[in-house]
Amino acid sequence: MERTFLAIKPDGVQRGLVGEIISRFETKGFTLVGLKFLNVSRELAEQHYAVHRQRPFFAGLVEFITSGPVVAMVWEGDGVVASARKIIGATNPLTAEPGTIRGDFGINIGRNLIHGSDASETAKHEIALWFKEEELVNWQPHLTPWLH
Ligand code: 3AN
Repeated sequence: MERTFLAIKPDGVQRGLVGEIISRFETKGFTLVGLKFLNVSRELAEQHYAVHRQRPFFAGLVEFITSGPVVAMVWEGDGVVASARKIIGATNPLTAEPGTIRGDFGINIGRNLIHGSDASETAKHEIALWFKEEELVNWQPHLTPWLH
């Protein structure tokens, strides 16, 4: 079963959007398999954003993600990586479609509320970076076969 890594960034937490954001993935039908609330260390932030190391906004990105607590999550389900990216919306909240998380709640590219893995391989890497194997819960909701 496919998994993705999502993190509600400090702006999402400070604005009281944790419940709203989690709700979007829950009501879509994906399964929560990992969840923690933490202050991100500089080391973890730099590893997480390593691909952006050369970008001009890298220092600000690390500064921001370490500025307050973050909700780190792993969600599971068919097609969850691509679907979560759709639910999240475009990187720039000003161009993100209404109905997406960023389109509904954001206006600033540096404060775009939530991170979501961009591909299955990235998801595996990010899940391993943020979670120990024993912190993930292997479970399935007890749904009848016709209910999703
Ligand atoms: P996404 O989060 O949509 O995958 P990426 O991977 O291109 O977007 O960028 C990672 C993060 O870097 C974004 N979530 C955003 O917070 C930040 N970022 C991207 N582009 C800019 C920019 N031009 N100025 C400031 N921050 C940016």
